[in-house]
Amino acid sequence: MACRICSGRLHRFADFGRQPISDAFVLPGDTGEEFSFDLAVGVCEDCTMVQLLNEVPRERMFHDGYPYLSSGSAVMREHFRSLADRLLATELAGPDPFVVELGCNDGTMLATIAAAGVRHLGVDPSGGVADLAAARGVRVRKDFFEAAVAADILAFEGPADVVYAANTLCHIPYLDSIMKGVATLLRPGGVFVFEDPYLGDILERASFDQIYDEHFYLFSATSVRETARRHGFELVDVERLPVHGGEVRYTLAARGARTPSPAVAELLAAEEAAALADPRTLRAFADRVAGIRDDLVDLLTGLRARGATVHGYGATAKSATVLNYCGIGPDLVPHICDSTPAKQGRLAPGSRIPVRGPEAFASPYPDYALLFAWNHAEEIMAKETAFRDAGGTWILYVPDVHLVRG
Ligand code: DWN
Ligand code: SAH
Ligand code: ZN
Repeated sequence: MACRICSGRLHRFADFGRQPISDAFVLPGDTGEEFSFDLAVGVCEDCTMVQLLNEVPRERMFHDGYPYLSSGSAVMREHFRSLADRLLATELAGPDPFVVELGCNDGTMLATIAAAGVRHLGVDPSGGVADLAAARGVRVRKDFFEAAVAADILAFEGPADVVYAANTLCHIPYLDSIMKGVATLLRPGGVFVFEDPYLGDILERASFDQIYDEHFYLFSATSVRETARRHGFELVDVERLPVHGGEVRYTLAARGARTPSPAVAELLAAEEAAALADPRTLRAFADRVAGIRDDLVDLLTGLRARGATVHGYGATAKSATVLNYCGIGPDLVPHICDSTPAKQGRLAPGSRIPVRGPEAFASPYPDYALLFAWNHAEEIMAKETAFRDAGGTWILYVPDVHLVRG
C-alpha cells in the first residue's frame, strides 16, 4: 500500500474491521446488503500523513441523498458566522473580492458572505444540501472540486482571493488534484484556508470515531506542510479550534508570498516533541481504543442485565465506527435520537439501529443516553437539562468510558 501524497511506504497501526458508508442511513424496508469496506489506518513513513488504507468511491458517499447538515448545531452556526466576518474584515476587504468554498454543504458559512453582497461560489457534489444553500441565496456549483473544475471556475469567474474548506479537505483522497486546482484558482497573494480534525487531538483523546470512510486523512501541521510544499505552497498560519473535538485551521499561501506566523514553528515543534507520527505513539493509541471498546461493551451489557434503558443521542457519521467496531446493535441501544430530517425514520448503517426525531428522547427519558455527538456535549447538555432533572445519566466514551450527570 502506497501513500496517496508521496507514494511512500505505509505502516498500518489500527484496524476497525468491515464498516458501512457512515452517512448511508438505510430505509427500514431495505433488506439488501449494504456496501462495506475494511476500515484500517496507516501512517506514511516518509511524509508522515495518516490515512485510510482503502478508499471508498466518492459517489457512494457524496450524492443527492447526503444527509449531514452543517446548520444542525448552534455552536457551529456561530463558528462559521464569526469565520465569515473575519474573512470579510481581512482577506475579502479589497475591491471586488471573490471567495470559493469547497464543501459548502447547506451554505451555513457562505450565507453570511452572500448577505454582505460579496462575490462567492460554493462547490459541493451533494445535491440535496447544495439546494438548501441555493435556497438561502448562496451561489453554488454541484460538483466535486478538482483541478479541472478549478480551471473552469477561473475561466468564468476570475481568480479567488480566498479558497476555504471546513471538514472537507480531509475527505478527499485525491489531494494532488485539489492542490493543483487551488494553486490555479488563487490570485497571487491569495490564501487557501482549511480546517479539519487534528491528529494531535485525536491521539490525545483517543477519539477513534473520527476515523470513518469520509475522513480519509488525519492531518497534522507536519503532514500538511509537506503536502503543501509539494505544490508550491507554504504553511503560513495554524490555529487550534475547539470545535468537532479539536481541529486545526491551516492557512497556505504561495511560497514566499507571506511571512509565516510563529504559531507554525511552535506547532511543528510540539508535534515533533510528542512524536505524533511515530509508529509507537500510534500503536499506543490503537491499544487504548481496544480498551475503550471493551469498557463500553461491558458497561452496556451490564446496564441491560440490570434492566436499565440506554438510548443513543446524535446519529453521527462518527457513530458508525463505534457501533460497528464494538458490535453494538438495537439489543443494546434500541434507538438513536437525531435532529436531522434525512436521518429520521431510517436505520443507522451496519448496526441497523432505528433513528428517531429529538422528540422521542423525552417520551419517556431513558435511564442513560449514549452521547455519540460528544463533540457537541456542551450544547446538547445545556438544552437537555430536563433529562438530568429526570435522573438521566450521559455515557461518554471520549477520552475514556465515563458517566456524566448532565
Ligand atoms: O466531517 C464531517 C462533519 C463536519 O460532519 C462529515 N464527514 C460528517 C459529519 O460528521 P458527524 O455526523 O460525526 O458530525 P456531528 O456534527 O458530530 O453530527 C452531530 C449529529 O447530531 C447530527 O446528525 C445532528 C445531531 N444533533 C442533534 O440531534 N441534536 C446535533 C446537535 C447539536 C443537537 O442538539
Ligand atoms: N463544510 C461543512 C460540511 C462538511 S461535510 C461543515 O464543516 O459543516 C463534507 C462536505 O464536503 C459534504 O457536504 C460533501 O458533499 C463535500 N465534498 C466532498 N467531496 C468534495 C469535493 N471534492 N469538492 C467539494 N465538496 C466536497
Ligand atoms: Zn507520504
